[in-house]
Amino acid sequence: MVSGPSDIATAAPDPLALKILVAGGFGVGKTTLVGAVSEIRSLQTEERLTEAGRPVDDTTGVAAKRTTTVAMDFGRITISDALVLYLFGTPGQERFWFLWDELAHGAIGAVVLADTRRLADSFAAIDFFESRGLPFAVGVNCFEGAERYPPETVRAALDLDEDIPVVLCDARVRSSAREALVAVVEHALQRSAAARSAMT
Ligand SMILES: Nc1nc2c(ncn2[C@@H]2O[C@H](COP(=O)(O)OP(=O)(O)O)[C@@H](O)[C@H]2O)c(=O)[nH]1
Ligand SMILES: [Mg+2]
Repeated sequence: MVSGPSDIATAAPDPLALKILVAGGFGVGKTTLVGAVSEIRSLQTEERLTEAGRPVDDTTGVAAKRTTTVAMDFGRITISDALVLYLFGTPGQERFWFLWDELAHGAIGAVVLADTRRLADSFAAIDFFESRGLPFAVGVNCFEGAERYPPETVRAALDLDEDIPVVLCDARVRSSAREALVAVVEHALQRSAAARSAMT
């Protein structure tokens, strides 16, 4: 039998699916980024910030934020025929940190979003991934009104190693958010290639 185009389509291998975490402080743009790139409706669970949550949900410097993600943001983005990323947003507040190890399970890397007005809010996420040896890239979410700094200045302020990618991005813009995710994948692949060559 002659194989037609449909046979070729069926014969195409399944794309590689990789899991990436999207982390960073409260209000830094995690839900926005996952929503901007995802091809499927995000499973995000937003809850209105209430009087009860006010002492723990620090909204200083976070413009017009009235909801918070309670469970997680989930999304999918096809990078190429061969690669699909599944995105898991980490809940930002400290009271949800018990979930992070669960979420990190099986992830190849993470993007840590940062806001230059509140860089310290990203320290916890950076510490988490450094301590677990999970590759990550930093995505500086460039809010308008926030001063722009070159990536090297942000790297120095966050005390990041030379090899950690620092990407300026706009979490609301699909192509921009995609670039930050691709930086994570490339960094993770380089890290594993380096680890492999160190073993031989
Ligand atoms: N101006 C601007 N606003 C943003 C950007 N990213 C997120 N936001 C807004 O900042 C607020 C917090 O974003 P959100 O994605 O909920 O933060 P999360 O807590 O990290 O999930 C929301 O009102 C977003 O619409 C950005 O790049 N520029
Ligand atoms: Mg959120």
